[in-house]
Amino acid sequence: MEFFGHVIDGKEIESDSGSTMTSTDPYTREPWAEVALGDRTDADRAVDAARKAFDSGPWPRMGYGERGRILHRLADLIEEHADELGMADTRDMGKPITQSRGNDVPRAASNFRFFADHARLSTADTLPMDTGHHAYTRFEPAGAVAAIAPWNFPLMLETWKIAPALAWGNTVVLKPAEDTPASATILARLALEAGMPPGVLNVVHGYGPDSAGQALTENPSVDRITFTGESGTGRIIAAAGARNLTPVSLELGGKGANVVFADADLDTAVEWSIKAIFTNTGQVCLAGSRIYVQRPVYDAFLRRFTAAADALHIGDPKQTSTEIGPLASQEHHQKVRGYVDSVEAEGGTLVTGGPGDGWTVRPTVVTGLGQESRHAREEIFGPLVVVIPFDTEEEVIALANDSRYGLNAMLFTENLHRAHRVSAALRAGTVWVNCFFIRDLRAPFGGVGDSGIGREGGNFSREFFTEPKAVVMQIRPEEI
Ligand code: TXE
Repeated sequence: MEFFGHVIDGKEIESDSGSTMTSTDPYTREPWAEVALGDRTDADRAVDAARKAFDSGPWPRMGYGERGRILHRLADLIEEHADELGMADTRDMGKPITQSRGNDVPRAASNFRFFADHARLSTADTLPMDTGHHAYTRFEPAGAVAAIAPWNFPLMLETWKIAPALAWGNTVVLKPAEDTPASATILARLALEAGMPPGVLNVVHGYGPDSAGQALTENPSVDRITFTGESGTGRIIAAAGARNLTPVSLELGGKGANVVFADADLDTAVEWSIKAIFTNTGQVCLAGSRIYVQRPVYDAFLRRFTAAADALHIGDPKQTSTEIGPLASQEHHQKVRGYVDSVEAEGGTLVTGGPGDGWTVRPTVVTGLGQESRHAREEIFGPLVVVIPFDTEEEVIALANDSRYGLNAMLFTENLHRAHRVSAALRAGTVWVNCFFIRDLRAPFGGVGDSGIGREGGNFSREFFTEPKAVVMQIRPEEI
């Protein structure tokens, strides 16, 4: 079995205790990798390394151009190692290789390229004052950043956090999710190869509660915590951050409303609605997991959507023909199966789908469950979607907004005025009109309510990962 260690202070190492864990391939249901299992000691050691690299190392003192060159070299290396990185995520969590190798790896590379250039080209306010002074703003690195990542988009979400942190001159300790450790170690190896100084990007593996993850959130030497994961965990991390007054950025769960108006182009609506719920086997915080369809097109939409769901190819995620892989772990499979198995008992109809082989759930379309059902309210994080009819625009805005989450929403309409009106009325961090998943890395990303606190992306990442400083200078009125 391949071994993936922690990477601390420029060296790939075992845990202080010598403990290891295995990562299970959810398709074969066999362990495929052995991984260093860290605890508080390893996490603290990684923070010490990040602290030292920040306080006395070259990284925060380099110019943006020099740092940027290393980050661009890392992006090149990510592309050169695309097969290895893509396969690592696929084996760790069953993501179809066309999505890991085809989408997540290129996105990881572009995260580094984008934030390297963004930091270098960024401008800051200079404020001419009418008192004979002028003020200007400096964006200084915040310090040592703890990045705690989930398992659904391992490499892509990890780099979304660490690329801006590094580009702005911070040092990082990354804790990948315990189910998806491999790509983070590969990334840290590549960062060293790209010329990143020791201690700038550290990786510590391990669990969250009472272990490596929690230790990172409690360490007073950590200056920023960026977390993506479950809303309940987000609450715990926010409380830990509050105790040290450490700023926290939280990207949490979602229950994306997908609204299909009767005037929508149904081909477009079906195509994107399928992607919105079945990409990554539904394990997406942005998943469009409740579809509201205006009554005149409800039957037509449901028929076409169901046919498209049935046509998705389920199988071995290592094969390029596979569109739906297994769920990421046995525990997660049990959670999703719980929702699938209770559809009929709760009064719903399984239009298509249901359990599959091993840890697989087939693309599952459910009708007959209303707004109050668990299936329409809770984040299932699997390939199960609830389809609900509606009559008026006003009604559907209320239904879409009736959620503890507010990460994103989608709407399909050919009416320009309605598109703007409804986008403004939806309570969500992102609204997609006649599309889904399209991102500009300058745009804010994050959610309201239980979907999180703060935004990342472009200048929003800059605000979070830096300490903006105002410098006020007097300009003498006459020459001396
Ligand atoms: O998440 P956790 P889990 C949702 C999804 C999923 C559910 C549970 O519904 O079924 O959450 O997934 C670390 N201090 N999402 O259990 O626990 C943990 O080790 C510090 C939505 O995997 O939030 C891992 O690295 N760290 C989501 C990371 O937090 C802690 C993506 C995420 O784990 C910690 C993932 C603690 N006390 C799951 N407890 C999204 N928004 O995309 C855990 N961790």
